[in-house]
Amino acid sequence: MNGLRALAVLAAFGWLLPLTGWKAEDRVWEFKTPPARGVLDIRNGQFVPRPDIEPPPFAARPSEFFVNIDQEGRYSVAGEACSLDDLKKRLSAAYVTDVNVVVLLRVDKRCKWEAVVTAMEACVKAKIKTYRIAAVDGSARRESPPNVLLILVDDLGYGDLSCFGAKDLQTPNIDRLAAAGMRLTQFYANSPVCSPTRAALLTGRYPDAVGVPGVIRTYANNSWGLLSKDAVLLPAVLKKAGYRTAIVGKWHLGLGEPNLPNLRGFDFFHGFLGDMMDDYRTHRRDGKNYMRLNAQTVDPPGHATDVFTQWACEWLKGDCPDFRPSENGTVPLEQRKGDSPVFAETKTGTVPKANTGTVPFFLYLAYNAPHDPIQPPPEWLAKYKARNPAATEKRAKLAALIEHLDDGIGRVLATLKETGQADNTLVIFVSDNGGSLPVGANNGPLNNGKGTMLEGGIRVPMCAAWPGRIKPGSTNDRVALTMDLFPTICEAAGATRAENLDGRSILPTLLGKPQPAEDRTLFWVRLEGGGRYAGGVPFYAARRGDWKLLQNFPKEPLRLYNLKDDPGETTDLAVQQPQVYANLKKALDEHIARCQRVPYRAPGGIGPGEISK
Ligand SMILES: [Ca+2]
Repeated sequence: MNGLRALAVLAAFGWLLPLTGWKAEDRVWEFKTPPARGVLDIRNGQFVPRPDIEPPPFAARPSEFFVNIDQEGRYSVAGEACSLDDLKKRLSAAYVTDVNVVVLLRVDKRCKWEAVVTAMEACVKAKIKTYRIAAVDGSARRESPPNVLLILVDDLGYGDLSCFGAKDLQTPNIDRLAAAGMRLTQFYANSPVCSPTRAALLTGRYPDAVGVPGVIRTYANNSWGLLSKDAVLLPAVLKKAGYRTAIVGKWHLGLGEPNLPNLRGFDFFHGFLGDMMDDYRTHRRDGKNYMRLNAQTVDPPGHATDVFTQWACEWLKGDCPDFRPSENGTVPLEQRKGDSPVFAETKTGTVPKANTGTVPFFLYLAYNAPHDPIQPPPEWLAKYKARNPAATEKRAKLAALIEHLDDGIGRVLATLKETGQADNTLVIFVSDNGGSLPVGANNGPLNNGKGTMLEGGIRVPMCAAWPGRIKPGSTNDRVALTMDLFPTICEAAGATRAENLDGRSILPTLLGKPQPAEDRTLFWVRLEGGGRYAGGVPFYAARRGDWKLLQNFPKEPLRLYNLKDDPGETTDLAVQQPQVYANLKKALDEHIARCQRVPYRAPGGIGPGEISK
């Protein structure tokens, strides 16, 4: 009984808090009503004990119902405007379908509090037991916020897609995606290697500003990043705006608590914690199994590309085992198969569409292909060789691995369509760094490849599609970086993002609106171990306008190129252009000074989940 009473008191406070005024803070409130054995009087916020009322049974995982409240206090469900009466009917219908339904009110911060109170009352009257309020920046539009599918591939070169000029391989699915939206031809990864780019993607900040200037690895003496505990990740921001968040595939931002996907904002994780796989079929790295379903170690059969494709499709269909972390971050062990809420409608066919408010999702799908080892499935290699008998073995293997990846992405996009979600989904495709020349990658006209600060190391293929919003078949040469995707996605989602981001939204550009070039200097960092890299001394690049300053090894003299006149980066103008050099160098020094105090190693030198050696 004590527990129930505590619940009741909490619930009462839950009511009193908002009744004191609409502060529209950046948070999500959760209310449970009616609470255990009692009711709440909405007029005065008083809790009235009712011992005769049975507390509701604990639901395995309830369905969710999504309501937008715009600036004017108008309601909409599933993108359709609805009156208050209509809202009441829909809420009642949602309750009839699932007595444990959770209602999410996504509220424009500028709207009057009365509109929220009215919706809360409607929830209470419809017997809704749990509802949440997410306050969002002025874009709680009448249309539903978009789903976001962010596809990150690993080490794909600038010239290794047909739609970016590849002549000796076929990527029809990614080509179709690009044709349905916009290609960005001057899109940069934040680093020429994996972890830093991923850190920038998920924090919207420079990698060295969040403790990840280099690659995170199993053995602590060769691990060069520690994701800052104060960095707020994109999924956590989107959750506050009412999104369901999932990552399928490669995480690569930490191997143990607290730097695990479920503890940094993802509701769901089905993928790989490590930096790379030593084998696409065993999925092991350094002899260890980093495959996880949330906190649980799993050992799936099959080629990693197929595994991640299957897991992404399962999640999109709501047909995957699901876990939710508890408050202390651990994950309950019971498996709740097939009860994913968003897709209750498509799974059971029992929920009338008109009564369903769809909760938007953010799915981050990070393939490890075409990173080495270059191990295409044999049938894909055979198929490629039959078409290209003159290709070298090295090139044939990489091309087949890329074509197989493209096929997987095609299956994910087909699933998005089959489940009726494609029309309201922003899909972004991008690579985490340039192609690796030793394994036969093609970076098109760009100089060099992965690991270097030359264009081939950091400029990557990128495209984005959003039906009805991004013009099909468009191309743009705006300069942007991985970290810009954070605010871009937040803006598309109407989510409130932190003020301290380094990234800048490119949404206007994607939507075909005028957007002046950013007045900013861009920086790249890489920190690496071993003798060639001075055992852990970072090296850098910077770009402003057409000018780019770079070094490819620590302590190497900085070179200066004009990318407009010399896109191949062949003529070093450091001596001829002392003023340009000095200005860029000064900006770079300031960046280094800003970031160098951020630790990239844990106290004691061993990062989360790492092994001392
Ligand atoms: Ca990579």
